[in-house]
Amino acid sequence: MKRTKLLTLLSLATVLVLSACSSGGGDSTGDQAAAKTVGEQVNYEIIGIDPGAGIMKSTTKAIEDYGLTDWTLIEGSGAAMTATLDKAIKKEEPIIITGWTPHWMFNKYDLKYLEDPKKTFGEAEEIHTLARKGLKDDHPEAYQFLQNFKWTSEEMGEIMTAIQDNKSPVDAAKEWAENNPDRVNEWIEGIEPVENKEIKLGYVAWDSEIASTHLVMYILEEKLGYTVTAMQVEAGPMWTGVANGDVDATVAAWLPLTHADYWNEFKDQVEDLGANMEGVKTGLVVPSYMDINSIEDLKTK
Ligand code: PBE
Repeated sequence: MKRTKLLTLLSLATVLVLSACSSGGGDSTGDQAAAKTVGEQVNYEIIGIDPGAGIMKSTTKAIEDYGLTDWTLIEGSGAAMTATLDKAIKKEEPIIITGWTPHWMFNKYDLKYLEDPKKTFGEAEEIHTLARKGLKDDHPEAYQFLQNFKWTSEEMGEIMTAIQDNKSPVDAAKEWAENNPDRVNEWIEGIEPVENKEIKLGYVAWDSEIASTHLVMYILEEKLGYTVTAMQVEAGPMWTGVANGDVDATVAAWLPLTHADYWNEFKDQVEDLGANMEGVKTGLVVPSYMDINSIEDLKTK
């Protein structure tokens, strides 16, 4: 009996000494935070956007590919996502979002893409212009301009940033066109303006596509004489609209990966006018102050 008691006392002492060592000198709150996994820190949530966006499908696939079984992708919108990001950054809290480039958020905040060693988010992604079948015959002038329209992520970034600084998309596009007459003239060179013709563009309320669509609308209206309706819809209806001819064109198709499902469904019913921008990207994005670098870290860190 006595011996057992002594042993118990000894082991208790050991436990006390050990625990004193482990918290020795450290700031205990910081240690606790450091001990939390990334998943625990963000409640196993990835802040997504509208459910029709290709990046939502890619993220769902990433959750499978990387074995992130506990994780949830939260649906919302581009605007809700950037509002949530802004709140987190103001408090220096951890957050994981579905992000893409070009986007003004990379200018406004210090952000990084998580590495994607399994290439779930693809590689050389582009933004394509799609036209409905028959647009070439019905509106050769608009068709020619849409075929010529190619620009860079820096150029799009200028319009996006102006909109973010509270300019209306219409004014931001107009101002950009006025400041870049050489670029605009390259796209419309030799095209005769029309009269009494209407064009319908389809786009989704992603900040990048709000910028591009308003620029294209401005040029079609102010330089080529069209009356343009820009219809803001979800991604599915945007593709369906071009496929069934309700929409004349869109400059918002992300290929080959982001909109691969839509492409596979509608490729025979649309005309692909090729890339209007190269070198674009989608992925999971975090503030640079977060101590992770790869999607794989979401499972292990
Ligand atoms: N995006 C922006 C879209 C394409 C443009 C990346 C959010 C998407 O995921 O479908």
